[in-house]
Amino acid sequence: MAVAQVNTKGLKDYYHDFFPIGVAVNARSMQGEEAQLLLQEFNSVTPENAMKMEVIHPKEKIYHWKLADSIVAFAQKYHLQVRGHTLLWHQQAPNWIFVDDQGNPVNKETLLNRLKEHIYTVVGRYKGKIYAWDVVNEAVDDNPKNFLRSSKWIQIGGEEIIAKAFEYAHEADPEALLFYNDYNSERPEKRERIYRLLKQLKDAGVPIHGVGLQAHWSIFEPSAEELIQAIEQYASLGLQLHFTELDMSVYPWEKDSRRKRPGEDDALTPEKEQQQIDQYAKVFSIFRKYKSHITSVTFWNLSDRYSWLDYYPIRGRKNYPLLFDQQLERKKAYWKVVDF
Ligand code: HAH
Repeated sequence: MAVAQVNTKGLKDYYHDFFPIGVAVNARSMQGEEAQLLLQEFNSVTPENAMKMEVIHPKEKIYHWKLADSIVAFAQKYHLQVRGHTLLWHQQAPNWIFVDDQGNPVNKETLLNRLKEHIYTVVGRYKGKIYAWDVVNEAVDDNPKNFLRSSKWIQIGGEEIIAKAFEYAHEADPEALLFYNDYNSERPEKRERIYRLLKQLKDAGVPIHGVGLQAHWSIFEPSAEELIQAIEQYASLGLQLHFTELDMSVYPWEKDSRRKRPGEDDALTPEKEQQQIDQYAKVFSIFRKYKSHITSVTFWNLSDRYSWLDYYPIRGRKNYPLLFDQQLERKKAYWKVVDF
């Protein structure tokens, strides 16, 4: 189905001399008025869920290609870049990969072989069509006392499974740019541990080309100093920086998920709206300043009509984290982001 294209300037045009501007996509974003907005404003896409292991490889011999293929075909048709997301992650991983026919944990060799088969198959299928992959997602633990998260991947495969994932991806598509991707990567304490992991990988000669900073931010963080320090520290390793999942929650960060409390107010107040405008203006001015290190900025969802933050961490609480409102209109924050 062809989508009517409009010829006014979009984010991608304002940022033409800086970096591509991407958006997370699902089936809805490739149809009707959402597709029109997407093509007007963005020149890069990341599948929100379609390439996660649980979705694309739910059983040992079964791959579900339909949605992933349709996203890649859509991108090719309209000349959008595609970032692949994601190959090794503790969430949305199918249980079969960790157990044998009897339900007992597999050994390390089996797990590595299964991971290799998965990566060869998925990366191989889109070779030349996906220019960058989030190879490993969120391996650093939230608890500052630990280094890496004690996921089933690490418990069975050992810490070296991280390097292996990069090696397999590089073998499957030697041209693809390979990223380590994580959240809260500007918080100084977590930043140090992410840096340590990246340095370890670089020093060991692992094929890693960039770091993905998810940028699930809010009107409360990061500060300008935190953002600048993070950019400079990661860039000092000679890695490219992608901001991979940008949104600007109007609520403070909460780690544990819960239901919305009765009476909990989730209206967008003028104060929150103004704080969001200021926060968006601030981070984009820093992005522009560091354009020599930043090679992509992607938003995690298209508009406030639908955001994963409507469900997480507080189920049923409306959030307003993006640059387009629920009617798909440009918000005031949009005009600040393109005003330079
Ligand atoms: C990201 N995690 C994931 O990378 C992305 O694949 C998903 O669609 C949304 C957000 C962020 C995150 C999380 O999922 C759970 C706790 C903290 C942070």
